[in-house]
Amino acid sequence: MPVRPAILTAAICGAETTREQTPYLPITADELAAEAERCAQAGAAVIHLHVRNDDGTPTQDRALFEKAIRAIRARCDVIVQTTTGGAVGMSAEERAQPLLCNPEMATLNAGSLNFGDDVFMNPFPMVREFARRMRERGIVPELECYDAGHVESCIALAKEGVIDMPAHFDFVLGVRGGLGASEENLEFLVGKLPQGCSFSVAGIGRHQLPMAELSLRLGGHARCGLEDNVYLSKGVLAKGSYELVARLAQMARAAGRSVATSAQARELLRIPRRG
Ligand code: KMH
Ligand code: ZN
Repeated sequence: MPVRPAILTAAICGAETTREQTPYLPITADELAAEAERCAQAGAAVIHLHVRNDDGTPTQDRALFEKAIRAIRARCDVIVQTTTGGAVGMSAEERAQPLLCNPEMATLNAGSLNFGDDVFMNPFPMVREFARRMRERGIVPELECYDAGHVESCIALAKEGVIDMPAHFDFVLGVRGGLGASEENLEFLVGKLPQGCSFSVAGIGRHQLPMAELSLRLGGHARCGLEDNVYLSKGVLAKGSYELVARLAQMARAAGRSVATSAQARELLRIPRRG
């Protein structure tokens, strides 16, 4: 069997990272689009997108997503994956707004968890409703799993007919309150996946690069970016998510994988091409 190209996702902004932590955080639509283009040139096929108000605070405002998506589209042909996670404490309706922009892909957070000192709420009725809206609009979900039970929840939701299998999972490992970032945990999660599913790994903080390397070696895909980690190496800030993407591209090649183009990623993720 030929080795599958590696899909690299750049989470360029997030909701929690601040300009105090890194001056390289993109905030405006122009900054997000310029950063998305640099990431695409470095090998990212997917941009995981959050947006901010001008003062840097997180928002799920539809108009700001539309502006950012348009600006990204004008510069590069990446898959834009909008968040439906938003920031901790936002209401479901607030979080669902970017789906109105009909992105090719969106995150579907599979379950609730302690998120640092906060609680990130994803009760089943909310997951079902977000999945229904995505299906209605032909938006491909990425199933965000922060713990092993979230994978089992996705399998249960597939049995209910709420989500389609095979699906694409993202294991977010190393959140304080979620499953830790370790080789043993990743292998355990991969073993739970139904036949034909694909997976990516987003390691948090210092776990980002080692977990990406591990995933790429195991045949999975990988996510990096300032949303989850601001450092390129100990004490050295990444000058943008693109530097982290470039590192992942090197890792993929070292693991004998090619780096997926956005066209290849659309095929692997079963994303219909739009006119
Ligand atoms: N900001 C986190 C609470 C997602 O984008 O779907 C959730 C998050 C997940 O970032
Ligand atoms: Zn996110």
